[in-house]
Amino acid sequence: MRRKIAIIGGGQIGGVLAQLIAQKQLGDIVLFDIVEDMPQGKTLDIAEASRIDGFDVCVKGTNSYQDIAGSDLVIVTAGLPRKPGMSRDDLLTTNAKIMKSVAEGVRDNAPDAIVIVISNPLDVMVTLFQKVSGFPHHRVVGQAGVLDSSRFATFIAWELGLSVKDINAPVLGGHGDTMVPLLRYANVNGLPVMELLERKYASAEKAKEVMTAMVERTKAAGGEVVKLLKTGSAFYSPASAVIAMTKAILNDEKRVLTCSAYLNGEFSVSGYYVGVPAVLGAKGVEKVLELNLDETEQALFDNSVNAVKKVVAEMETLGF
Ligand code: A3D
Repeated sequence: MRRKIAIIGGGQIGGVLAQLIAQKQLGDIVLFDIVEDMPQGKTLDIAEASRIDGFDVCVKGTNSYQDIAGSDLVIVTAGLPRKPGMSRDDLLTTNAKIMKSVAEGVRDNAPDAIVIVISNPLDVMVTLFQKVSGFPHHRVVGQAGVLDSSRFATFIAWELGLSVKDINAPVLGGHGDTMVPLLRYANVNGLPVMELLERKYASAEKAKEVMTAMVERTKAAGGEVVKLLKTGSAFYSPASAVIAMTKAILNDEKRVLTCSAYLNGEFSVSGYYVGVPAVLGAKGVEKVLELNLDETEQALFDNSVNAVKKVVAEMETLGF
């Protein structure tokens, strides 16, 4: 039987996601948005490429939550994106209202679905979705780390002149300015990136300087795109990141991907969603994998968790 995938929010990310899911034939698609006719228009446009791209899935646009009934997976992209000068946290009030209504719609119409949230501020929106829906924590997960890690890997690949396919560069923590690119764990098929940089520059000091610049660029990478686009935020790469998670869940791949997962004592954190390496499979988040963090890394991670906690508390004072 074909899988059914609902996308809530048919904007920039939602539209690209629908096209990618169709092209990859990952399942039948329902694209939901509150804007009348827009999701219907986008899905009609995508469906009319089916003969050219050779895909057989159904692609339906809707303004009714009833159409998401029976979805195996729901992807939530609903919410405003940033504009230049804004932080992700500036989106809190508007997007919390949207997320509450989305969580109610999904809870009432697709109660058995696994849910991937991508709306910002990410870790806080995942928290709210889970709270309102009452879904078990392992069935609600956020996308951020797959993209942040891909951004870090991309900058390393450009710097070293090596294929990005061989680079692993984890980024943990909350999806905000305090995120933690783990330079000690960054490697090229097992070779530490720091060692390769030291060889390239024949100087430990210069290697550190270059790495620090890549770490800072990674942390600010979302804002770099916002500044260039001027009217919104990144959407191609976030959609690709969700596709990796979608495949891992629907195909029960047991991939280890960094995502915003609920922590129950792991990394010394309890009761919060934060970006960590997690095993994604048919049950959603099947396990959180802990890394040994040294003192500095743990302090940076704790700082990032505290930033998430602060915005969660702010959301609660707003009544959510
Ligand atoms: P955009 O193109 O504005 O699309 C958002 C869509 O949500 C619009 O079509 C709206 O009509 C729709 N919408 C608004 N309210 C509702 C509602 N109540 N129910 C259903 N749909 C609604 O934004 P985008 O696609 O560029 O970004 C979507 C979200 O993703 C934003 O919050 C971004 O900040 C966030 N984002 C996250 C990442 C991460 O890596 C975590 C990256 C980039 C963007």
